[in-house]
Amino acid sequence: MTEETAASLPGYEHVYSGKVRDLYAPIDPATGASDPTRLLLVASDRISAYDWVLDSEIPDKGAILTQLSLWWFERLADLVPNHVVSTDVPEAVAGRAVLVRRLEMVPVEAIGRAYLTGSGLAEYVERGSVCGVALPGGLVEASRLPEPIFTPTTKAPLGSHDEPITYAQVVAQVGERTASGLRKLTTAILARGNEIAAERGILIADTKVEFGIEPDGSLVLADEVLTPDSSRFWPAADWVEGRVQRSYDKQFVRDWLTSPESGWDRRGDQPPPALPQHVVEATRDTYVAAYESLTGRRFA
Ligand code: Q0Z
Repeated sequence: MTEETAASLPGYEHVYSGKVRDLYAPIDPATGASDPTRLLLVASDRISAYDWVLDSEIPDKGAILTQLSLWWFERLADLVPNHVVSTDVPEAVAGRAVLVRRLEMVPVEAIGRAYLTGSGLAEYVERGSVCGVALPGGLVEASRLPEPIFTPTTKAPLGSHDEPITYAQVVAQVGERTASGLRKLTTAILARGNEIAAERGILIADTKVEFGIEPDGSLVLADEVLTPDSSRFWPAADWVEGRVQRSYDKQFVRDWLTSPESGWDRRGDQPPPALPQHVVEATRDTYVAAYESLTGRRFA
């Protein structure tokens, strides 16, 4: 999969590709060796839905999400240091790549939830708790939680699904100090995110953050942060407790793929068809709208 998606980038060695992003290591021109202290994190215009990477790309999606992450990093800098080194990147990936410090990554998906939906709601309905966090009774789809909670999962390899784990399991895996840091920072990032987003008419239901760890044990915010790919954004004006909310970003894609018009069976094993141009454009518009609403900046 990596070979068919990640383009070659002169001066960089391809390291790894996820569904929609690619990692490269800079090559030292003097020695020809790749720099073990840095990574180039490249966001593509690829989009995934229903666990498939679609054949259609969303123009500017990679740049929009990269610029949004950089904007959030600045607004979170007093809470947590981040991995960003420079936005001076090759012309081919300008605007959608960041040079970052290569960190040892914490092997846990740090998920914060401020509203109850998806797998979190399913677990609450079954057990009254999510990842071992007890919640008040009577919560329903899209309920706002009393405060953001930490609902970590395992980091499963590409192709398998992450499993919810308890805080005690995180402690067993990474130790008390790292676990408490993950919980404190993840919930603080989501709380700060919602304070800022609320002023701009957006709710952030939940988010997944990734942390690196320094040799001295301190945590560094890595990867992307508070983007529509790592979080659920809901338009605040449309929020109704008890109803499944429409997502800001992929709703047009999901609606079209599951409509008779697409001719695609979500339960089957065939890849989804390419998106019609009107769905691509409407989806791009939602990414631009999320970026512009949150940042107050125009996306040029
Ligand atoms: C991020 C990912 C992919 C993009 C590893 N600063 C860092 N140091 C070490 N590793 C990472 C980072 Cl951000 C790291 N990922 C997720 C995968 C494209 C991001 F293919 N994995």
